[in-house]
Amino acid sequence: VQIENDIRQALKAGNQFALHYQPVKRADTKETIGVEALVRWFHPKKGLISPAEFIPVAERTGLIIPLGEWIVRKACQDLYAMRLEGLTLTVAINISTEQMKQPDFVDIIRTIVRTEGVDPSNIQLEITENALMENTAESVAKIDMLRALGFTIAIDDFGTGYSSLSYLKHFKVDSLKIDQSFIRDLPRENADKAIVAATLQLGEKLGITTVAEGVETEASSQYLKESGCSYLQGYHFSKPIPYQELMMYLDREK
Ligand code: G
Ligand code: G
Ligand code: MN
Ligand code: NA
Repeated sequence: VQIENDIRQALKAGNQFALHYQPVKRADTKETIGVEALVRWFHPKKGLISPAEFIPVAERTGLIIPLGEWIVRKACQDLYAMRLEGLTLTVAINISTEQMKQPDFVDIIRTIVRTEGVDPSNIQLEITENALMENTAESVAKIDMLRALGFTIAIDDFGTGYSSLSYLKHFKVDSLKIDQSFIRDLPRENADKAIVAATLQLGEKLGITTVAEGVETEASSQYLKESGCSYLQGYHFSKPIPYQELMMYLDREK
């Protein structure tokens, strides 16, 4: 209850949340093609609190709705600033199941994007398998509308949800983000190698891109590149970093 009240307070205060950005790289050239936005909370008394701790509370209490809107708006504002810097990056935003469930979710997202003056084609919405399994017919309609507006859709934490592959038959998505639990121990673990190879082939046959998350070593980076993974993300390249640090990171890359 304390944390719930503190989230409420933080949403009012407006300056306790921040978005950090983790670069997403082309596997072949290592060019940064996009970033994933990850929320951070600087609590006035407790300091930095992990989203792993407060996102579940926000989801349980409904506060993920205003917090989620803040995240989308902030990511759009940063995307706008990137465009002014001459950068063409895709910004990936995590969308929680509770947000997807809102009947007017598409309208909310569309309004924010219009107000902030950014192009949906530069925004990727990351959705978990679990979010798609709830209210399938409604979710299919929402995903189709979002894609018609120009957003791209990624399945986040691919392979870890309570789902069957059959949803890939009903949902047209643009990208699979392979969960870091399958990536961490590459190229050593045989089970991980088999799961990753099958996922990369699935992506290729479906004509959608694949992103490996949690790339922590050169060996796993090299292995994924040779296996045909499209994009890589992980501490091997960069942790999630504040906007200004991202600008410096991209400068160094030039
Ligand atoms: O960034 P970090 O690894 O600490 O995030 C921990 C968890 O919090 C991850 O599961 C991540 O998906 C989730 N998370 C981080 N930022 C966001 C966000 O902006 N929105 C939602 N819904 N989840 C987030
Ligand atoms: O659930 P989602 O995939 O959105 O969560 C991403 C989380 O993974 C973020 O909290 C981010 O900080 C974390 N992360 C990103 N790259 C790495 C990595 O290479 N290793 C580990 N252990 N965590 C990572
Ligand atoms: Mn994610
Ligand atoms: Na993930």
